Order: sequence, then C-alpha cells, then structure tokens
Amino acid sequence: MKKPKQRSHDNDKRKGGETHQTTTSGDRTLTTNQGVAISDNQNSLKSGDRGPTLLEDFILREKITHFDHERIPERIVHARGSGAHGYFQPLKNLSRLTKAGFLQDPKKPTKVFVRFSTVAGGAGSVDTPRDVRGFAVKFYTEEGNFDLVGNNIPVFFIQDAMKFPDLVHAVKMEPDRGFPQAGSAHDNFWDFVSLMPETMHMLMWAMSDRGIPRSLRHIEGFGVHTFRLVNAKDESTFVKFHWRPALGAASTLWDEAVKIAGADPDYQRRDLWQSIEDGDYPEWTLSVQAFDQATADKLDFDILDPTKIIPEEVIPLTPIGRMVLNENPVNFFAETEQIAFHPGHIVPGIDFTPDPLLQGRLFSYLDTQLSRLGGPNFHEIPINRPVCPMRNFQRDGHMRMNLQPGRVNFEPNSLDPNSPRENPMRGFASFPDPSAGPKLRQRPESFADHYSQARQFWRSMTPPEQSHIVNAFTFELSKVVTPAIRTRMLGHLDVIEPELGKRVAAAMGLEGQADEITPAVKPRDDLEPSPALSIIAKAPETIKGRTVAALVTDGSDGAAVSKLRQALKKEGAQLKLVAPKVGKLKGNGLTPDMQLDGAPSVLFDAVVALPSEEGAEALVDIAGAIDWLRDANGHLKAIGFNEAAGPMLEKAGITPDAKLGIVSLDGGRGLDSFIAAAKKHKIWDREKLMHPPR
Ligand code: HDD
Repeated sequence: MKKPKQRSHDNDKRKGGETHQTTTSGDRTLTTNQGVAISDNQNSLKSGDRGPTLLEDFILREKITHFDHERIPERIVHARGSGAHGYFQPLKNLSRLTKAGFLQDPKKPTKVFVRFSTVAGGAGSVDTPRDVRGFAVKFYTEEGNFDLVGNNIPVFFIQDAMKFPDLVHAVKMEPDRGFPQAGSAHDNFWDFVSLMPETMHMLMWAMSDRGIPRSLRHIEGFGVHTFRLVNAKDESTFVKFHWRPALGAASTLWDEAVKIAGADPDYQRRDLWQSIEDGDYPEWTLSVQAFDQATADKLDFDILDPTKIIPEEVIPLTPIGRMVLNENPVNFFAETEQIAFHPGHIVPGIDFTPDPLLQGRLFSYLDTQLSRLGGPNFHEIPINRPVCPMRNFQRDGHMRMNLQPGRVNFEPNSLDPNSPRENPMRGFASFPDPSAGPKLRQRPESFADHYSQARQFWRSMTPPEQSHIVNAFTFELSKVVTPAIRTRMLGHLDVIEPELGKRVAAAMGLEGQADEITPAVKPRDDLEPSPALSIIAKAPETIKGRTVAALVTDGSDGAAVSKLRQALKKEGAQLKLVAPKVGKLKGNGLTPDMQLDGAPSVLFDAVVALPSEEGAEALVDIAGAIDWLRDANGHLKAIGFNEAAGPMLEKAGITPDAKLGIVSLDGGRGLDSFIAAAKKHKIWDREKLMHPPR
C-alpha cells in the first residue's frame, strides 16, 4: 500500500519552478533567464537566412553559456550516486540515551534524503563494480541537519585521515593512462594496500560478496566510527550506528555483476528509482550498539580504531528507528548531485569521538563543498537547507540567496535587540572529552593489531562466501602485473589465514612464492566467528522486491503466465515478460515488457521459460535465448520451465533437478516449488557442481 508522500523542501522546489513561468505572463511562454519571452527557440539570429550568426544574439549566447557551465566538479570520491527522499521514525523514546529531538517521539517522522554511491568510479561509471557502497543520510531535524555519512562496510581501509589522499589516488584510475575506471584490480591499488597492513580487514570485506551487492535496497549501512550519544543529564554513551535493510542483505555473483555492467550500467540506480515509483518503498532499521567506557575498556581493541568492528555477538544491536524511502528526486542535479554531506553536521545529543579518521573527515567535507558547489553558501541550496530557522551574522559570498535585512551584521550588538544571540540552554555543547596528551604524530599501540579481525571475518563466512573471497583476490591480483606486489599480498593473506593464502596462491599458480610478512602483533587465534557477518547465513527466504522474468513467444500459454504473475504478486515480487519481439504476441494477447537482446537473464532474480512448441523450436537456434538459460543456471538462479522448453534446456546443458532449483512448472505443485527455490535467491548446492571451490 502506498504511504502518504512526505517530502522536504516542497515549497522551494515546486513553487520555485512555477513562479518563474506564471509571473512572467500567466501562460507557459518560454523565457530567457531574465524573463524575456522567446519567440523562436529553433533558430539563431543571422544576417540573412544563410548568413553568419550575429554576436548580438543575446538569447543564443545566454543559452549556450548556461549550457557550457552545466557541470560542476564531480565528487573526488563517491562521484557515482543515486538518491531518494524519505522519512525516519524512531521506534521508541530514546531520552535515556540522547537528547536529540528527532529521537524522542515515535509518532514524529523526520524527513531524510539518502544518497548511495560507489567510491572509485566517475559520475558516469557503471553501478556494479566491486567497490564499497556509500550510504549517506541527511536527517532534516528541527534542531538542524544531522548527516550520518557511512558505508555498507563497517570498517575503513585506513586508521588516520592523513592517508586518505594516498588511498584514493591509489584506487582511482592511474594518472598517466586514465584507467581502470571504477575498479581496484590494478597495480596502484594493490601496491598501496599491500604496504599498509591496516587495510587487511577492510580488504576482506571488499573482496567478499559485500563488494557486489544485488541492489541498493539490499545493502546494510554502518556509521563506521564510534560516536557518542549524550542525554539531557549530559551523560554520554558510545554508539556504533547500523542500518539493516528490510529485504535482507543480498549480493550478486562476480560473473553476474560483470555482465550486468554491460546489460544495464544503471542497474542499481534504476532499481532504486523503479521500486519507489512502484510504491514498493525501500526500508531500513536503524540500530545502535550502545556501550559505556567500562565496556569499551574491556574490549580487546581500541574503539577509536575505525578498522575494527564490535561483533554483534559481543554487543547486540538495539533497533532505534525505521527509515522509508518513498519519493524520487524531482531533479537529479538539484538534489542528488548538489546535496552536501558532512560528518560534522550533527545536532545536540550526538557527538564525535577522537577517532583520527573521523577527526580528519570533519575538516574534509566542508572544504570539498567549497570547490564542488562553488562557495560558502551551499547551505542555501534547497536540498541542503535546514528545515528549522537558520540565523547568524555570516554574510555575502558567492551565490548568496537570502535577503539579510538591517544594518546589524555583528554580535554583540545593542542596535538590534531582536537579532540572533547565543543560547547556552539549547545550543550545541561539545561533550567534555577528557582525552589529551603530548603533541605528537604517532599511532597508539592499541591500533597495532591488523590481522585478528580479518581472520575472524574469514572464519565467519560460509563455504560459498569463502570461495568468493578466494576468487576475488585471485581475480584482482591476477590483474596486477608487478610480480612483487602479488607475492607481497599473498604474504598478507597467509598471515590472515594460511588456508586463504594457500588457496589464492594455488589459484594463481604461485604456490610457495608468498613473501614472508611479520605482523607487528601476532594475530589472535581465539576470536569466535561472528555469524552476523555472513550474508548467506542470515539471508531471509523471500522474493519480496525481486523480479522474475518469463521467456515467452507467440502461442505461449497465457493462463500459465497469469497464474505465475498472481503467485509472484502474492509474494511481493513482479513478473517481466521477455520475448523475441517486443510487439503484442500472437495467440495469447500477451504484451512483452522487454525484447530478448536487451533483457539478458542477469537482470532478473529468477527465470522461467514458457515458450510454445513452435516458439521453442525457433529459440533453440538463437544463441541469446540459450545464453539466457545458461547464464541463469551459472548464476545459481531458480529456473522454471514448461515441457516445450525441454530442447532449449538441453542445448544450454541444463539438467532438470528440482532439488537444485531447476523446476518443471507443468505438474500440480510445480509453481510452488519454483517459488520456494526462488526464495533462496541463489541455489548454493548448484555452485559446488558448476564452479568447484578453488
Ligand atoms: Fe568520505 C564523500 C563515506 C572517510 C573525504 N564519504 C563521502 C561519501 C560517503 C563517504 C558515503 C559520499 C557522500 C555523498 O553521497 O555525497 N568517507 C566515508 C566513510 C569514511 C570516509 C564511511 C570512513 C569511515 N572521507 C573519509 C576520509 C576523508 C573523506 C578519511 C578525508 C579525510 N568523503 C570525503 C570527501 C567527500 C567524501 C572528499 C567527497 C565528496 C564529498 O565528500 O562531499 O570530502
């Protein structure tokens, strides 16, 4: 059921656009930016109809000048992103933990805008590279904007902001050749990380299935750093923030991700957009791991170290709120591109810790907006404006929009008793963090263990997930051409877990060639695996929000199609019809949604082949149709079929086996068992047969 639409900046956006047109002439006449009505938008002003264009043509010059400046610098990282509006609602009153106003009343929603992103690629890069996903949420609270600028991985590559430019230079395209785009499989990245043991834990996450999520609706999100919540009594509690998707986390396979990149470079942006258009709103629960100083002191790592997690089994998650994304942007540039996130945008009741990575971020984000958005007034762009009053004595600068009346632009003043004043009662007061010490450039000893949690991550994975990690390292390191980088990295993998190192070395044909790496701190062998880190172990059996495709032809059984459609709808999934031609089919009146060449099976979660006998006879000779099934099989998807599809399956090398999710729909319970198989998302037992672990 569609929820009532809530949106931020309604007035700004809609009225802004319309005022311009209606006040000009009350009609829809096209005008210049100065409001002058335009009589001809097709031809420039020339001297004679074949003559040279006149410099006088102020309309042409205004239009072209504006066009020439349409792009702004893309984000140095996280350039490729997709956003949506929505709302956040606390699950209960959280005054025990925090005085933040938006976390008090479970009946009161707060508007949000979320931007998801990949990190390495440019703004026009594809959606499905192996990469970290950014998960940035702006809460428009009545006490100011709060930005939770996180990722879909709970740890970071580095421990100190000083290394961030090096990390980003290393991962992005190499500066001489301008490639690879949106990919970490190159020498620069692996050279850097193999010289920085603190990256090992995050590398395990990035090489795991987390790096290739099924969709943005299927990612978890993390605030990464330890933050503080502060209540009205000024008591502080440490927290780690976690987002959990209502649909559960899910991933693609690497071969699938690679093929999706070609089939639909906008796969994840389109999925987010379409699900919101369909009223199937993406939803997450916000949870915290809350703990006090005494608990922090007992942990075997430093809570200020952003390369460490606190396993959920040690400190469980407490759900505190729910976020629903229910409205697409009106304009991609104005909203998704111009939104400016900053971890320093916080509100009373939330505070920082001295995590050295967070501390550096507190400088970087404000600074980057100055060059990206052109000046210090980006907070006046509608998507960035707080919903609460905003008043101070900051003045002027590029693109100042607000009219600031009066002669008084300073404080203290006696000239205007109504001008803004500081407010010790309500104003933001930093928690008096007691940490201090001598001035030095030094990493604390408590940050020195770089391998124990990487090992714990490996041991927390199911066997298929471990195989995927082996394959990902093998792929990436095989793309590296400098032998010394490969063997150095193999040395690290040996330290993380000898089995991992051996398997990757064997897969690369480099057995026994790993460098000897001596860790600063011997990795622990006694950390309990954390099942919560595995996507597969906790995957819900559901097809809610998923898309199933049926391959149909002229003469396909229309009744079977509508039965399938109904059954999927009941489960919250949808059916797309794929056919050799896009026009209405003969003999059944079905209208295909997509044509076969533009709808490879990688774009769907499960597939069904329902051709007529004649249709199947024609398709059996079409490579695209056979690949459609072959890929679905290789990508471990549930496959349903009718009797007519038999020869196609045979040609694709697929043996029907209901236990492996290859199910005939002809029998009485065929449809039920197909849906049961599709709910598994991937049939992992099939993987062992098709892609034996390396
Ligand atoms: Fe960052 C953007 C997340 C460390 C500097 N970062 C950016 C975005 C996300 C993150 C999600 C995109 C926001 C958007 O959609 O506009 N960054 C993280 C996380 C980090 C992290 C989870 C570690 C825990 N970042 C980090 C460091 C620095 C930066 C250490 C610099 C010292 N990040 C930036 C930036 C960006 C950015 C250069 C680029 C565009 C922007 O800020 O607005 O300032």
